[in-house]
Amino acid sequence: MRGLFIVLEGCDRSGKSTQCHQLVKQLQAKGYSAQYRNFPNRTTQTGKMIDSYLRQATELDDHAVHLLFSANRWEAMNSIKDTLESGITLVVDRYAFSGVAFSSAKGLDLNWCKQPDVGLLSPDVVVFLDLSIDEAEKRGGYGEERYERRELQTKVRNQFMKLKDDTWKVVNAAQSAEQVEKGIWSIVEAALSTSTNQRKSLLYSLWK
Ligand code: 2DT
Ligand code: MG
Repeated sequence: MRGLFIVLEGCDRSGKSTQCHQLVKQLQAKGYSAQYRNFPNRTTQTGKMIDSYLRQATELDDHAVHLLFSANRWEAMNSIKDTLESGITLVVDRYAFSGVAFSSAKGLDLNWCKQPDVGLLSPDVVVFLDLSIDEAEKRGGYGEERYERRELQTKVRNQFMKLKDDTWKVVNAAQSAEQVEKGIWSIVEAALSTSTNQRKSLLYSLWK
């Protein structure tokens, strides 16, 4: 049986990366093969351009960098598909939802932003770690990267809310790390069990 394609989304400081790693550990402890992936993947050619842009070492047009983020996902699709088909569950830190939320928060048209990612592999589960901007700031200042500013983060959060549909599962990220972990696990456990017999085939159907 193929692995599950799980995506964690949320604003900066919502605990996504920590929770992704915890979830991989927990899946492995329960006997599932699981791996962590993240977007942007800064190690590829497109990823290096994105990394330089995020570190504010280079400037790029907003549209151009949006397309690079999308290309950074497209170039990973064969590997993601093969990994899932080999039975490994993937826990993915950010996906196309971050792509649209950030670029549209900068002022690009939301519908335009969705187009380059139309037809990516659809995740089985999207967990949104929900944290207010005030709570995010209480966790210590943002870092030095391009988007790590309160004003933009507030807009990003509003854009995420526009993308949220009934397939998203929202977890209150203001809880303790252990409580968040439990919340995520109950969602993933349900996805793992209901799909044992009838896990639908992987579809390149995002936003179609
Ligand atoms: P990390 O802090 O998680 O490395 O993200 N971003 C991310 C976009 O603007 N578009 C995208 O498609 C993706 C995946 C979010 C680095 C920053 O890049 C933003 C924060
Ligand atoms: Mg960051």
